[in-house]
Formats: sequence, structure tokens, C-alpha cells
Amino acid sequence: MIALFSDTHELHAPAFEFFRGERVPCFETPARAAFVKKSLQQAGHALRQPHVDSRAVLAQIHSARYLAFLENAWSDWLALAPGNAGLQPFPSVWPVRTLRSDREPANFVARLGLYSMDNGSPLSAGTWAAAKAGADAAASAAALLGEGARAVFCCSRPPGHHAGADFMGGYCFLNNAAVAAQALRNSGRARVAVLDVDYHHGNGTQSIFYDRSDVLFVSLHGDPHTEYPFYLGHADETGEGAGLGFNLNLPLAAGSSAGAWFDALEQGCLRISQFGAEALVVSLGLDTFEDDPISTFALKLADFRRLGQKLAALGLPTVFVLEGGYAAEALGTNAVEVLDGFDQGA
Ligand code: SP5
Ligand code: ZN
Repeated sequence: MIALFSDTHELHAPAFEFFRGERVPCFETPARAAFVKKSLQQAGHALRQPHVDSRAVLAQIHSARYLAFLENAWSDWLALAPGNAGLQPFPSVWPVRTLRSDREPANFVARLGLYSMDNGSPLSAGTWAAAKAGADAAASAAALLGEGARAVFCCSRPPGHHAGADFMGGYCFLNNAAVAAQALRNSGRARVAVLDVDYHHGNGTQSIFYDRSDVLFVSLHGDPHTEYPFYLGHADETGEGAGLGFNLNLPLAAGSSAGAWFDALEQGCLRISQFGAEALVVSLGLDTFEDDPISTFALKLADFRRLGQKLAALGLPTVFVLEGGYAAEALGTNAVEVLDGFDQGA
């Protein structure tokens, strides 16, 4: 399978995040993509650079003011105080209910809160460049499908599925899966399905397509009653307006078995077939792995091959985008199992 990879991901390298009020090393690290790259090369998958500028598609997915904020965030942060170069900005105030989000404050930290869903998505000097390279990979993958490729894997980070039209969150800044889906729509595919198998609900992708019937969103994830992102991902979220019936959430209790997970996958795949999708985007989070440090599902290496085979059986041109997965050393072998299972089943 063609895999897209850019070294630019390394430029997003914050040092710490918060856990229980303490600074802890980031779970989402450059080493993750390095392990996946190494496993791809060992398994003989061809690596290519992204070759399409995603800027026009990004403008269809994200708000202009959010994109402008993100692109300039690091220089704005440095402009506040010279010593900020060695510090990480975090939001400390958010426009929750009754507060206004239509007016953009001048204050940097207030703007950071306006455009964030959590304080768990640290920025670093190269965040925009790395996230943009990931979006370029997603747009490039869609273009390669247009040239006849059966499937393309975007080996990129930071991940994207928690990022909404105008906010970052959950280690995500630009929604790569949404970029791939929109680019596939732009190239003439009438119906595109996004299947999100990350442990966490893809709240950003859901919200971006919630009122649309041309992009079906299906997600398997830890029940938001107990699992991040908590405020979205319930089974009763079925879409709105023209999008009613085109959103399917399959939440599973924390600690669910691989058997229960594959039962839910079956339901999701049936819905995608019934939808009549002309292309598939897979938000490939691998934090469903039994040894993942922040998640509670129990998939083993062999289950990832089974996942790939199951996805191939849908018979659709497919873009895979890397999302979460924090057992970094196992991430590469787990990802390659999915891709090899897909190639084997295709
Ligand atoms: C893309 C993705 O997978 N984002 C996940 C963001 C999760 N952010 C919250 C992390 C909370 C960490 N909790 C650690 C629990 C350890 N038992
Ligand atoms: Zn996740």
C-alpha cells in the first residue's frame, strides 16, 4: 500500500501535558510516527511525500479565523514575552454557555481558550507546519485514489479527529479525516463514509459533517459517559437537518472485549454498505490496543489484521489516516497489521 510520510511531523514536539494537575511527558510524541515509518519500511510499503497543498480544502473544513489563529499562534505567543520560546502555552479560560464566542479577544491566552476544547493539546513551535503537512497528506491521498490507487495510508501526526471546524483538542489541530473526505467529495465521489475506529469518539469529524447527508460518519469508541471526550459520542446523536440518519455512534463500555468491538464493527460496516459509499476514510486510531497507556479496550496484534481484512471486504477505495495510539513501540507493527490485512483481503 502507498504510505505518505513527511519528516515535518517532527516539528510538533511539545514536552509535557497535564495529568491530575501534574506535568507528565506527552503521550502523543514524534517517536510514534518514527515507529510507524520503521515498520512500514520493514514490511516493504513504499513511502512517498505528500504532494498536494490542502489549503483550499482546509478552508472548506475549518473557519478562516481558526486557521489564521493556528498559523500565527506560535509567533503571537513569542511576541508576548521573549522568554516564551521555552514555555508551552495552555488555555486557562473558555467561552462556555452564556459567554460569547463570536467576538475574538485580543489577548493571546483568551484566544487560545476560544479555539480549544481542552487544556490537553499543547502547541509547540512547529505545530502549524506539522499539522499542515498531515492535512496535505490527506489531500494527497484523495488525489492518489483519483489516479486509481486502491488505498493510501497517511502516516502523519499530530492526529486530527478531535479538531472541529474552529477548535483544537485531544492532541488534534487540523481534521485530516475531514480533509480527506471533503477532497474525495470535491473529486466527484457522491457519497463518502468516514469510519472512526480510534478508542476516543471523533467529535470533531462528527460535528463537521453533522448536518450533511453526503458524508456518513460512523464511530466505535469508549462510552463518553466515562471516556474522553465526554461531551459527545452518545448513541442518540444521529445527525441533524439534511444529515439526520447519517451519523452512527457505537459507544462501548470501558473495558469491552475484542469480541464486543468486532460486533460493533460489523454494525458499522453494514451501515456503510447500505449507505452506498463510493469511498471510505478510516480514522485509524490504534489506542484500542490492549497495552495502550490511556485506553481500556483489549485488541491484540492479530485483531488488527482482522480489522484490515474486514475493511477490505467493503470493497471501497480507502484512505487511512493515523489518529491515536500511545503504546509507541507497538504502534508500527499494529498499523502495518491493519494495512497488510487490508491488502491481503482486497
Ligand atoms: C487522538 C487521541 O487519541 N486523542 C486522545 C486525547 C485524550 N486526552 C485525554 C488524555 C487523558 C489521559 N488520561 C490518562 C489515564 C491513565 N490511566
Ligand atoms: Zn484516541
